[in-house]
Amino acid sequence: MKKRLVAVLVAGLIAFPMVGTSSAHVTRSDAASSTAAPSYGNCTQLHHRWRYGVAKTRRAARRQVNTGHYRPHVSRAGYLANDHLDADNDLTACEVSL
Ligand SMILES: [Ca+2]
Repeated sequence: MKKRLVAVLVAGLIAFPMVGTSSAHVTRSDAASSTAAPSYGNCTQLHHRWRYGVAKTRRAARRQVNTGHYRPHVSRAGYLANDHLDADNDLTACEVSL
């Protein structure tokens, strides 16, 4: 009787973690693909998505407006995926002058 109970418990411990990890893996990969910001090779491509560039913060976007640029879109993830296009390191990639 006791041996059978142990066998059921062991079987449960083996079966449930496998189910749990496989479903968690699917959820994790789905979340990563839906939230990943696109990375572009140049500003022409980036401007198809964000016409006036992409700023890391609202403060950086405001600075662009105050220095004679159109207001860029604000997206931290979008900026971080494209910070290689921010040549002057002012926290806005591909800003557009007025
Ligand atoms: Ca810049």
